[in-house]
Amino acid sequence: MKKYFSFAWVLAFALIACNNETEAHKNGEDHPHATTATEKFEMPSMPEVPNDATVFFENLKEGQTVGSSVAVKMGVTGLSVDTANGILKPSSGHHHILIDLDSVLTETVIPKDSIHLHFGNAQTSAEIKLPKGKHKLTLQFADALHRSYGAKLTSSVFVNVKE
Ligand SMILES: [Cu+2]
Repeated sequence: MKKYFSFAWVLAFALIACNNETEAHKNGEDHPHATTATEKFEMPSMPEVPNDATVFFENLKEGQTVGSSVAVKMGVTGLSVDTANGILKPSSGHHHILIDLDSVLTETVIPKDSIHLHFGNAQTSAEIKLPKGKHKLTLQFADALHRSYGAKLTSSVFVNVKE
């Protein structure tokens, strides 16, 4: 009889435990929604680019002397130049030119200001104004969300501005 009693207790306990677990799940019903909300703000992964893709200045050579208004032609191989419309596509992006800055890490969103130039209308040429002196121009390819593809799609030259 006592054995039965203990068994009943164990059973009752198990039921309570199960029930509590169910309650916990019920209480946690909002959880999946909360996770979804968080996921909405997560950045999608960077588009794939070919390993041999390159970006380069078509018309500037290392150490070249230039005027204060520099015509720049931006070249690519293995990539298509697209507008920065927020739609991510493989092997696609737009040019940035960084002035007197180092290259940036992959996936870094590049700010937009006087030393971070964006060519989000798919431009492949530009006129850049530079003060007199030596300046580093870094061509830097980015996805439709202005995120850097990193050092592999970066090319820098130093130019001497004479005027
Ligand atoms: Cu950009």
